[in-house]
Amino acid sequence: MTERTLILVKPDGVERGLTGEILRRVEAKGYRIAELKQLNASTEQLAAHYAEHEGKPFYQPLMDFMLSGPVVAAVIEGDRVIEGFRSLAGTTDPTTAAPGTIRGDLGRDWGEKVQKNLVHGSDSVESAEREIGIWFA
Ligand code: IDP
Ligand code: MG
Repeated sequence: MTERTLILVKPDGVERGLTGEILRRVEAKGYRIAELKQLNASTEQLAAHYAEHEGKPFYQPLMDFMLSGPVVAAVIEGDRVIEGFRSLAGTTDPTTAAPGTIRGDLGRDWGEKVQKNLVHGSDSVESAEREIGIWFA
């Protein structure tokens, strides 16, 4: 089924010049980039985006990290792209994410205060539509 999902290249990915490598993997997989922009996220956008994590111990460090530099936001389209991009991204902790994935190949730094795992991808049809509305209003 053709779907849309919201992906973010987080500030660590932009800072390290990995935007192209990440988008290359998305395109090489066969997904289509429907929308693309670089921006500095606002606190309001991030609060909406990460509402499900409010109150968790990593919430404020995550917000600070996401505000630390520009992000690249994209809407990508394709067959089962929501599941497919999360598979390309790998699991949340980059140290243990599988080799071959974006986080597994390119990420490393992770701690209580630092959550540098390069990318975000929506996890369901509902969150994809909600998140696309936040970043591409
Ligand atoms: P996901 O990005 O793999 O979907 P989520 O559980 O939705 O992971 O968490 C959102 C983001 O919050 C993660 O990508 C990561 O940056 C950060 N995060 C999640 N869990 C932790 C944690 O236990 N410690 C530190 N940061 C975390
Ligand atoms: Mg998530």
